[in-house]
Amino acid sequence: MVERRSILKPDGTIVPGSKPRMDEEFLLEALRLMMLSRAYDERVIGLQRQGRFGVYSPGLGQEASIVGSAMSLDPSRDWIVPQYRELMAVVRQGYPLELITATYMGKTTPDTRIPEGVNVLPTQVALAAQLPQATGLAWGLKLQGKDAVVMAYIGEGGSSEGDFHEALNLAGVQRAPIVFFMQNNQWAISTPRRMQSAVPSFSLRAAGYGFPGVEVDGNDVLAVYDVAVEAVERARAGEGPSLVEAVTYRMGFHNTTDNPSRYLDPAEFEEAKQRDPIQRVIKYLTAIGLWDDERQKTADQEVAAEIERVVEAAQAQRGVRPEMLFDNVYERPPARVERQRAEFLKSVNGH
Ligand SMILES: Cc1ncc(C[n+]2csc(CCOP(=O)(O)OP(=O)(O)O)c2C)c(N)n1
Ligand SMILES: [Mg+2]
Repeated sequence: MVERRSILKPDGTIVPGSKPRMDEEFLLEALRLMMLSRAYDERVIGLQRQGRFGVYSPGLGQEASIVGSAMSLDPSRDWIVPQYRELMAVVRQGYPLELITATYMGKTTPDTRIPEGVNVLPTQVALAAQLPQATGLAWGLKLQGKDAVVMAYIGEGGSSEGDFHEALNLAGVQRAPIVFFMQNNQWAISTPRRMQSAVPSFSLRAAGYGFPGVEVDGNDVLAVYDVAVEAVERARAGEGPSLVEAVTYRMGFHNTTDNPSRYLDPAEFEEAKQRDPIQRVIKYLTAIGLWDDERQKTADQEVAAEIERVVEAAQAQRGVRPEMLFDNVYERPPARVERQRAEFLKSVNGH
């Protein structure tokens, strides 16, 4: 049996004898991001249903895992390599939410690309393809003598890909400064966790690569943060990679194209809701006198206002211009390409 690390229990009490590293100010910041995540999911699912937003994978239910892991990093030097469900992690890293929103609205223009100095790689939908690149990034940072760490995200489903093995193996050999952060949300679209692997805990796989693996309650932001900080500190000290398995639950559909009522047991879903990561932080903060109805109301209003600001800013972004097809291909385009561009513009402008 592998120990599943936990600090904050579902009823909002602390596991006796445990001392979280996260102070109260940081926990309030974590809660704000978790609430922003939940409210953003709801808002953009509505936009998607109106045809104003692209295919979207919510972080619903996984907020503690996403936010707690990202908060262990120093955005000025560390990197995040995401899969596709870690939106608030990249926001915490400094990627403006309005730019991400604009991209989901189809505005993939130079104005909406990841800004210079934001240490984030783009979303990766081809499962596990981000991991060999993440290992390369971490190894490269090490060769450059930087004390930076890479946090690379993967789902339990993605870990069945060959790239997972190649990336972890090479990272172990090179003692690359990387944390492989696996969100085990029990589902890979409609494939349940039990069909994914016979291993009792995905964290055990780390042994095969010669570095530590740890399992944590992914709905417990205090424990996720602790485990992530330990792994980041280890990487920064030159001791190499770690694998973290955050055991959580996808509290909704896979993405906006999915219909989980075709495969999900409603009883299991109801049971998972009892482990809601946001409610447990609120219960804890209420018990220690740092949260009440008044603060909840203010926080809800602030989050709603922030989301409206973000959506408006994204809508105001310039859209894609057809002639951008020709941009960024040649530094000095040959005459033939210039001619094609002019002809193309003439045809789309109708003169
Ligand atoms: C190489 C590859 N195979 C299949 C898919 C289709 N696909 C997209 S998401 C997904 C499930 C991934 O599950 P998991 O890694 O657990 O991440 P989660 O969606 O649960 O966060 C699959 C099979 C893909 N994107 N890439
Ligand atoms: Mg999954």
